Amino acid sequence: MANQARSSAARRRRRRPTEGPSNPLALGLRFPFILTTSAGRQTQSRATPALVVKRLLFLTGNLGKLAEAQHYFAPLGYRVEQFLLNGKPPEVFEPQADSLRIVANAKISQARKLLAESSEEGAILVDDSGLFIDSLNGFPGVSSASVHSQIGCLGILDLMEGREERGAEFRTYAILWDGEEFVGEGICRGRIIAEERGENGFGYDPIFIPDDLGELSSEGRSSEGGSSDSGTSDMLTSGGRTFAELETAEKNAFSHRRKALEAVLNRLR
Ligand code: ITT
Repeated sequence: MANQARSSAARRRRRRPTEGPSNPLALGLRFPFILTTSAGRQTQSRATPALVVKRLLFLTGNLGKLAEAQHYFAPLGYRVEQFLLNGKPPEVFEPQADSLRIVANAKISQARKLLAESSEEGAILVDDSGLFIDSLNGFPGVSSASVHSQIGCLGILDLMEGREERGAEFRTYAILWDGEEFVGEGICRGRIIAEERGENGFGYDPIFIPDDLGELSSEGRSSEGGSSDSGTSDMLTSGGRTFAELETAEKNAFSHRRKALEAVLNRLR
């Protein structure tokens, strides 16, 4: 008995160094996973955790979001795929609402229903995001998608013309479902510049510069972002570059979406 207790304590101790949100083994085996064999065949199994790749279906029509989630999750043992039905993203109804949470909840309800009706297997992910500009009382906020399609970044720059107060933040509300729901929120503070800059990213990325992170916090470190270092080892800065001038890895080091996804994974543990 004592030996048994000692050996299970030893097992617990051995596991501890690899626990944490960046370790897929610590995330539990809540949904079926896929083993890719050396022959490239895929089989469902519960053996050899080192080979585990979990499938995560992201219900989004936004390929920029998809790329960021893929980049974040890949080293953690997840394969993120766009949730498609008959090769197309399904129609999703987004209610008029005054919070990202309500919209994200509406998305996950639809995703769950669609998954149940389909032959797909895996966990599902949704996110609802927006840009909230201080001097515009949080506009465009929850209306970010429709505002972007109507007036674009240039329309926002027009609204900001002559304003000295340039502070703004991106927010993401993410929900992952794998039999139960796990929620995460992320915010990235920054400022709106006076012109569009950069070709990467999507949406409002060309007009937004993230604030420096004063210390290289665990969030900066865990993202493996490759973001610019200001010269001191504990500063994380975009060097005055907009999100659209950063590579995905660099944006993820700062971004609201990566923080929200990280919070989701912390709850999954
Ligand atoms: P879904 O299919 O996932 O709903 P969407 O693009 O409609 O995709 P949101 O409603 O969450 O997603 O996004 C609102 C708007 O904010 C939309 O125009 C996005 O392009 C923009 N946006 C969201 N995240 C962003 C980010 O990280 N950087 C720049 N713009 C972003």
